Amino acid sequence: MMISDKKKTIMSGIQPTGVFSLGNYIGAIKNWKKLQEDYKCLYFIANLHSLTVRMDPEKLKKLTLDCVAMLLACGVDVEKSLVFIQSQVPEHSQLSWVLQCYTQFGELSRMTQFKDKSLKNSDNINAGLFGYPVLMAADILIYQSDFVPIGADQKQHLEITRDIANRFNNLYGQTFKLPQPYVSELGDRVMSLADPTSKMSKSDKNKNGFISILDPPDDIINKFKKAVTDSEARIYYSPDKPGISNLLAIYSALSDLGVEEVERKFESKGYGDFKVAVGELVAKTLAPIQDQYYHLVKDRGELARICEKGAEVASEMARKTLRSVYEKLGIL
Ligand code: AQP
Repeated sequence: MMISDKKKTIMSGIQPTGVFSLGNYIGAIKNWKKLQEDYKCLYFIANLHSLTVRMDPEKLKKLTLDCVAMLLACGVDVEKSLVFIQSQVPEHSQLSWVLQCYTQFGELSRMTQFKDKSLKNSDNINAGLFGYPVLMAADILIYQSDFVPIGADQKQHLEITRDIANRFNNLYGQTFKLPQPYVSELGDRVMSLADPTSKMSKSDKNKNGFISILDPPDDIINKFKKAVTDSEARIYYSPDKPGISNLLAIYSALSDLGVEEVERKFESKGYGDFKVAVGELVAKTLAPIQDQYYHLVKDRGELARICEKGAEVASEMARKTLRSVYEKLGIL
């Protein structure tokens, strides 16, 4: 594995809460593939984060390795990046406890994701959901990460990570590098096809709201045909037209054409034709990923070995930070 120490470090994770959505792909993983060319990248499956919602243990176990296969199928290369499972690097949880003691109740109460997810899971607002940003801060700070690729939805979490790191550094001397947001050129936020005012989520109960990266081509095209849009016919991007704007953004992200170029390309077409064109482009983009995935997912032994090897290297890096933290705090 060629991981250069001279390169800046980037780290990012994804929860094994379901098959990745088109939102995860456009907003995160598509960029992970590019980033590994220029950065030292650590990519992990955030299985501990996913405990904040109830999941069937057998399903979680299976999905965790399935997600590793999905990452590799999307172009993450284990020769260039470290791929591992969060629970196999126990230092994340160990640092998280320490950082909890340096995080205020008030600042966690202001996290919008906590408020949103509390509404979605009103029967199970557990302390893990509340402390979620602290585990995320530990994920980032333990590797002295330089950059964290984040979408708009994660901005607040990176800010709290920097606040916690600053607070600790001010009290005990330089311990954590302050991570910077890595804002993708596309600035993507893919919205639900059923409700374009809320983001596309892989655990959405409405199957028509999201495209999974493993959806068969016909399902993809049908879901786009049903996508909620307004009743106007002209195809243009506008904040007042979230449905059609979302479709334009998806087409743009996958075709590498600017939104205005896409508008021009479809200027003489109606919504119906455009929806089919977006569906076809998505299906065409996902086809080779699906082929790769079904090939890779068969060898679960190999997927497990990749993660164990990744965890060993990650743990070595993480241990250095944890040791320095414990030393500063007098933890034997
Ligand atoms: N709709 C989206 N558009 C752009 N980027 C997105 N991401 C998620 N949804 C969109 C980005 O994907 C990465 C991994 O996300 P995650 O699995 O850690 O958690 P999430 O943001 O909560 O994603 P989901 O799909 O909505 O999961 P569930 O349904 O389990 O809550 C992140 O970089 C995120 O920004």
